[in-house]
Amino acid sequence: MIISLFGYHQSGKTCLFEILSQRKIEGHQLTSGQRHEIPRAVCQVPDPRLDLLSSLYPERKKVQVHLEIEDFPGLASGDIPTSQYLAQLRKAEALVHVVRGFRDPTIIHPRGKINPVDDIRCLTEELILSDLVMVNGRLEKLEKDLRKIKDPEAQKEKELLEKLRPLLEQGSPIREYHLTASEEKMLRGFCFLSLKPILHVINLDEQDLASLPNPELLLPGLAPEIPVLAFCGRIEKELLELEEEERQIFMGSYGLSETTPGRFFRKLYEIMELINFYTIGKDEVRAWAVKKNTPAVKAAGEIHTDIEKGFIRAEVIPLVELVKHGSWQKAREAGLLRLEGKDYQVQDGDVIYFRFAQ
Ligand SMILES: Nc1nc2c(ncn2[C@@H]2O[C@H](COP(=O)(O)OP(=O)(O)OP(=O)(O)O)[C@@H](O)[C@H]2O)c(=O)[nH]1
Ligand SMILES: [Mg+2]
Repeated sequence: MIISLFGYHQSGKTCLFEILSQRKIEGHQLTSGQRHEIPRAVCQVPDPRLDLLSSLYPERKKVQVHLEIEDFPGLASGDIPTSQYLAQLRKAEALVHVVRGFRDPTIIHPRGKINPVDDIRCLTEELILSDLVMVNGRLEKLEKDLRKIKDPEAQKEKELLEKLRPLLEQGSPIREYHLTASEEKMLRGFCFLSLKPILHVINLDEQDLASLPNPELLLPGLAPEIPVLAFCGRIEKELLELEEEERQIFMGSYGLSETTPGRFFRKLYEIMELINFYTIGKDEVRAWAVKKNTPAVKAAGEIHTDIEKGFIRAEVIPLVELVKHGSWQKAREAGLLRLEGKDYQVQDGDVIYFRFAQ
């Protein structure tokens, strides 16, 4: 799963990238113009429940969910980004728009003023516009083809795109249109940007640190359903340099109870509608991320296609129940393991053992 960090020039994208990946980026890599490739890093998703489970099996390796993040170059102004930029952005599973909130007058904002709500509005419009361009192009082609030859599939696609077009023209993202499963499938190849989950992350000024838990107060006029999160890049970057003990003291002095990665990934899970399930293997205790409502057989496929193909049954217990009983064996003896079939919808926090035929 690839998550792309993008936004206007010098908003703090690389800073967030470093904080999430716990990796320092060398100075020369910071200059957008010189980059040929978009830097990518694997992030480990903090998971207190996995820590608990892992404490029952201290000799086994703990494996957190890994997500890949990409650090896009900054956008220079409100112009539509190049098609190459957009094509790369379309590969992402979710978008993270890093928004300038800090005021520092020595760092010039490409739009000339610090106005996070306006930045969110403008970039949202850009994404919608880029989808509209695609829809118009495709409709033109479909209309031409359908004049030559009747094709029921192409006709259906045309009808769906004709429903989406006015929505985009009014400035609404495709996300707001309730797509059926077959419609979603029909659109998959387009990788529409306004259909992707998007999180706006505001890089706050140190003076605004008190607004960290409720950034919406600093964003008057922003629709309440737009997901936002705040972080203070400058402080968090300093935290990266510290040892654990010093870090706790430093955080305490700013009244911070948690660093950004925990809050970021929780919010990202929410907007991407992800949940975690867990497995206890011979050598490792591991967390896996799947979309909500994933059937057990598909969750098995996340681990290995052989387990999906040979799926027999899933033995399931909520992680908290398992931890209460101390081990898988004891939970089994207490009759707490449920046997579930292929269609069982995996729940957040399930610990699962998949029985399968090889
Ligand atoms: N005052 C202040 N400066 C910050 C903060 N976060 C980042 N900066 C500075 O802003 C500049 C840009 O930060 P980056 O993280 O490189 O921003 P970016 O969005 O990756 O920039 P481009 O990739 O060039 O678009 C750097 O000089 C940072 O030191 C902050 O919270 N406060
Ligand atoms: Mg950068």
